[in-house]
Amino acid sequence: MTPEGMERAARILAGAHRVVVSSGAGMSKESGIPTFRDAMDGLWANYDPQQLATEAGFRADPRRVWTWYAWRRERIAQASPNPGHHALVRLQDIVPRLTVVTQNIDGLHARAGSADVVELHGSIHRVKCLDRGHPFDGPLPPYADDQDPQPCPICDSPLRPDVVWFGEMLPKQATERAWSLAERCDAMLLIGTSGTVWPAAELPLVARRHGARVIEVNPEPSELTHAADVFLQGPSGEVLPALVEAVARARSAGASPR
Ligand code: BV8
Repeated sequence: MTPEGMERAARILAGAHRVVVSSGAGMSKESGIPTFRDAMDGLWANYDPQQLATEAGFRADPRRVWTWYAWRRERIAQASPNPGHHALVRLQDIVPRLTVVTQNIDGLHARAGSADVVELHGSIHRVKCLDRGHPFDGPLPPYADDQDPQPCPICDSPLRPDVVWFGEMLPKQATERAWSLAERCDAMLLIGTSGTVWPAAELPLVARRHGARVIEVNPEPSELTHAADVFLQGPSGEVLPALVEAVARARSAGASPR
């Protein structure tokens, strides 16, 4: 991350009217939540998330998949938003319009105080039933390994997390809003995503096609770095607070939305 890159990114954001953040699992890494890239640790070391996060995987072994989500839900409950999440909350008070579009299901952006969050892949904190999608807002038992999903009180089909599994369509409303925001934004801040999962990976390409500037924050280049105007290499928990500070300075020095 060079000072020139940081200054350039700050000027882009300070002059932007509508900013969209597109965040992935790397955003929550510094909250202690492993990304999909990380080898699954501990008891999940032998499982492939792309197998577990599917309807077929759930139907084949509801107990294993339900327990995996219960374990993740518990880790998330013990996690807190990190300085990167808090920097985005500060940024929403500096730029005129800011929406966070996230692939993450952990809810940490909202917990940090981001006011406008679009969850493209659902939420681990919501539960529905497998066959009819009946929402379930009753109490869930505390995590125990080898736990069976409860039956839906309405139709008896097993409960599942209200997340988008591989092979499932993204929620219509969230998708339409995310694509519309990407088409109309002046700047997109792409944070902590490998750019390997579609259609979420298309968002920065949509923004760029419609004239937006794209700024990427990631310790490593991703499959989307080619589409970035500025690549700020580093962990989001360090880069974002410095970037937002630079945006605040640029705004107080007179940069204003075009
Ligand atoms: C769809 C919720 C239409 C669940 C997730 C065959 C059949 C059907 C579809 C497909 C198919 N083949 C391909 C597809 C498309 C498929 C897809 O993209 N597959 C990939 C693997 C090629 N997509 C889908 O299935 C989507 N639906 O296409 O529907 C359809 C329907 C039917 C038939 C045909 C088409 C649904 C995709 C959503 C899946 N659900 N999550 C759960 O979480 O359990 S995806 C999940 O994985 C995450 O939500 C996230 O999106 C993705 C992980 O990606 P990242 O967030 O980028 O995280 P990752 O670990 O990859 O990378 C972390 C990054 O962070 C790295 O770059 C790293 O450098 C960086 N980092 C590390 N530390 C830090 C950091 N960054 C900043 N700071 C740090 N400190």
